[in-house]
Amino acid sequence: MRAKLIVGNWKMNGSRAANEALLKGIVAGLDNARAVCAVCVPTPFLQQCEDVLTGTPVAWGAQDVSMHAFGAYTGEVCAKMLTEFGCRYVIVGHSERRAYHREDSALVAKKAQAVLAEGMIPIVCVGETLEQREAGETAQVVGAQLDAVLEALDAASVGRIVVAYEPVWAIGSGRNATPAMAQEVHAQLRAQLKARNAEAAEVVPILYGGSMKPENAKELLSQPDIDGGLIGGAALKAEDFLAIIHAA
Ligand code: 3PY
Repeated sequence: MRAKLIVGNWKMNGSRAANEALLKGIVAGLDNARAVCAVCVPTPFLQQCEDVLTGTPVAWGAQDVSMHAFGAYTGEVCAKMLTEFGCRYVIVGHSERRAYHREDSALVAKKAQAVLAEGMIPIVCVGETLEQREAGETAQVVGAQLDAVLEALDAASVGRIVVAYEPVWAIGSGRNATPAMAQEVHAQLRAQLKARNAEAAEVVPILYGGSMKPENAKELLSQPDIDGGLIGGAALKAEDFLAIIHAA
């Protein structure tokens, strides 16, 4: 049985004062939550996460990383640096990076490798656009996105990743996939993982992302292959994030 994993993706939001209240609010409201939880925050706030969250059940991580180890890459942050702030997770291949920074699956695979090489867990995002869904290309698009990463990893490393299915048309739009739509894609992703490493496929969490909120979390999280959520807007309010954590 896989534990549920709920990860907040703060995107480019937050301030030192607001974060303090949010992080402390999350910790205070966890009670005996069964789900594992984490927040992925903008890089400048990683130190604050380490200060506030060390010793609590809430893990933290980054939203992106360089594929390079070190060097003349102005503006980039490498995986080794993230380990110095206690990061456990790093999101790679979020659709906003694929769209606004033209990141392709080959680059995403290199970033996942860089994260694993430093002992952290990449949260590998995959998802189709509305146009692709309407053209019946969902399976092929998300399949190719995941394959690019799986092919770059040795079989043992497959068990050390998290996958997040985030239909692009559901991100920040308030629309979300129905539980059945999401489950269909999650089952496909699980089968793909199985083909690479059957044992790993049983432990890799496959998260749903794209407007998961308190109102739809329970139903989505009750699907057999939905192991948690990558939460956007609802992760910015302790009350909403906690409601999702407690629904898991
Ligand atoms: C969203 O739900 O908006 C996300 O993009 C989560 O990563």
